[in-house]
Amino acid sequence: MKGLILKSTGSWYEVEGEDKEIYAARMRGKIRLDGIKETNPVAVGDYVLLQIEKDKEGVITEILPRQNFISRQSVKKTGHAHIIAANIDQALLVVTWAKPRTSLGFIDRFLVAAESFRIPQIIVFNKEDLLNDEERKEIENLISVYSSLNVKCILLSAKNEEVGQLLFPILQNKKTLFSGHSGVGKSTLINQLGNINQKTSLISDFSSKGIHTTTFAEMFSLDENTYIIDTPGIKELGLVDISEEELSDYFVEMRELRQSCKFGSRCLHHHEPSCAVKEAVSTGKIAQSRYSNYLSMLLGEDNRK
Ligand SMILES: Nc1nc2c(ncn2[C@@H]2O[C@H](COP(=O)(O)OP(=O)(O)OP(=O)(O)O)[C@@H](O)[C@H]2O)c(=O)[nH]1
Ligand SMILES: [Mg+2]
Ligand SMILES: [Zn+2]
Repeated sequence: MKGLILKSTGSWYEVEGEDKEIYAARMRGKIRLDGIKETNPVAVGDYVLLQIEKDKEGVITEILPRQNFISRQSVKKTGHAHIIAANIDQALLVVTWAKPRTSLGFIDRFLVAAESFRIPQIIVFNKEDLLNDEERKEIENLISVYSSLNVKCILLSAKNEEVGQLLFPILQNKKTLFSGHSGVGKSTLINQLGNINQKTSLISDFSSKGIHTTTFAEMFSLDENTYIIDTPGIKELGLVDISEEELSDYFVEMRELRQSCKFGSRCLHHHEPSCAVKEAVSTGKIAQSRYSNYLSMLLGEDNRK
C-alpha cells in the first residue's frame, strides 16, 4: 500500500496509509540510496510503499521518487544535507521583528533556498500585537518589498483566534512547510488551524536561546488534501550546491534583469561594468537590503558551498 510519512523519529515512522489509517513503520534493512548524502533517508512528506505486518504496524519497502525537497546542511556532518521535508507545495516562513529577532539576511537566505527548490513562498509576520508604530511602518515597508517579488505576505498575531480562518484558504489543497526561528510562534499558529495540539513554549519573550519546543518535523492533515508541516526552529539554512553564477537566479528581481547586463549570464553583479542589477539598486528598483544580502551570500559570508 502507498503511504505518506507524517513523522520521523529516526528509527520509527508515522505513516498515513492510502486507507487514511495511521501506521507505525520501520525500514526494511537498508534501502539502497545511490549517491545520496543525506543524514536521513526518509523524510516527512515522502511517499513510500508500506507492507502491513500486523495491526497498525508496517514495514517501509520502498521510497517513491520525490517531486522536490527542502534541505539544510547537516550540523553533524559537513557535506551532508538533512532533508527537512519532501514533496511540498509551498514554504511558509514565520518571522518576528523581535522576541526573537528575525534578520533580513535570514529571510533572504530562506527565500533563495526555497526558490532554488522551486517552492513558492509565503511570509507570515507574527506577533503584530508587540509592534509599536515605528516597527509597524518598517514591517509594512518589508511587506511592499516582498509582495513585489511574488511572495505572499501576511501580518498577524497567532494568538488571535481568527487567524485560522484567515490562513486556511491559503493552505487549502496544498502541503505547506512552516519554518522560522525557534520561538516565532509556528506551533501557536498551527494550533489555530484545526484540531491540533502542538506543544508551545511557555516562555514568551524568548530571551533564552537554544530551547526548541518542537523537536521533530511533523505533518498534520487539516482535511483530505491539506497538510501542514511543523518543524523545529531553524537557526541557519545552509544553501546547498548553488554556484556563484546561479545565485542571482534565485533573487527573482535580479533574474529578470540578467539579460540586460553587459556580461549577461556571466555577470555576478559585483564589480562588472554596465550591470543592470547595480543600476536598479541605485535607482531604488531593487531594495538595498536585498542587494546587500545577495553580496554577502555571493562572497561566502554565510558558508555557501
Ligand atoms: N505576544 C505574542 N506572543 C506570541 C504570538 N504567537 C506566539 N507567541 C508566543 O511565542 C512563544 C513561542 O511560540 P511557539 O509557538 O512555541 O514557537 P515555535 O515557533 O513553535 O518554537 P519552536 O517549536 O521552538 O521552533 C509562546 O510563548 C507563544 O505564546 C503572538 O502573536 N503574540
Ligand atoms: Mg514549535
Ligand atoms: Zn549584472
